[in-house]
Amino acid sequence: MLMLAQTPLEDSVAQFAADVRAGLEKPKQKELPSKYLYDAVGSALFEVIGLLPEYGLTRAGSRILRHHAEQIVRPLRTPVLVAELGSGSAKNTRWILEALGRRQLTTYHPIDISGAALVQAERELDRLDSVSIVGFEREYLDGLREVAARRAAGQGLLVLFLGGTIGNFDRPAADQFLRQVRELLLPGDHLLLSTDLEKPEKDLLVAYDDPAGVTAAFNLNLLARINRELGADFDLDRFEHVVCYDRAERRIEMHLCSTVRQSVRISRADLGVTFQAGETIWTESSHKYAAQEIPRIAARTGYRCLSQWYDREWPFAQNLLLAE
Ligand code: AVI
Repeated sequence: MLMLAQTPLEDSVAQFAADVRAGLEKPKQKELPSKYLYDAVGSALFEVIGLLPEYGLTRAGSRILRHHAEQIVRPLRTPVLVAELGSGSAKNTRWILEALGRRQLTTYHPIDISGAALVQAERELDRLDSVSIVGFEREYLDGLREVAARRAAGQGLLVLFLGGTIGNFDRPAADQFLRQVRELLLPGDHLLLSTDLEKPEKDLLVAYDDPAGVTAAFNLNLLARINRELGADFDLDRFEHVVCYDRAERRIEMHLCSTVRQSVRISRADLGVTFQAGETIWTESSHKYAAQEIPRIAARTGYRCLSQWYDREWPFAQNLLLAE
């Protein structure tokens, strides 16, 4: 059964408006937080991105979980509670929950800011008899705090942060986030962390700018969402999806480029913005890692990296970290 703990709608609209205002008022590079890419439309488009031949990340993560779920759950103590940060539709989580379900009845807490994604997660997992689902429509850390408060004495916690989403944080912010997660864990808990690994630039460019234009639609939907929810008048025909790879930072960047000089009004953010022709809004970074750096990141953020599993087709790693 899916129980949803929700954030009041007005709070999230006010926060969205405040974040849009802060990002578009930046004096140099305009920015929008990538978490807002995932409304119902964005989440659906992201599901399609996962099917694109050019974007191997989702399938790589899935292959590793499918082949190694038993090994991954072996070191976990039972009973264990499972929380997933940014569950999305939870397609890949099935393998872990099935492996755990062979040992125990499992409570699974998907945490996602998209209520639609939580409903989909429940649909995806509804035939797993040994799993009960209690979802939280929350930001990652708020949701995890709630899960931590509900755990029973002696119950272990496995936190899943799958799909390479850690790459969407800047590197210092990723360290800080891992430390914040660690603060909500007890020694002996585990974090299963997915990381997309470095690969040739040409493969990354086409993965994030696919010929069918799905990623472009995913990116542009952010402006459509601002129109829908904040009463803005962005003309989507006057913006273009643009990607670039920053070699020094080892990240793919997605931008929305204004093709002309134009002004946009965002009424619920009480904001007017002018764009020069060629000016961009930076909407997402996707950092790529070297497999060897994960144990070092783990050590400096309060964990020990117990094991890593790699995919052969698409460089990608699932990393099992122990909270120390
Ligand atoms: C969710 N995240 C790991 C994806 C990525 O690859 O960084 C988001 C994405 N953006 C464009 N395509 C996929």
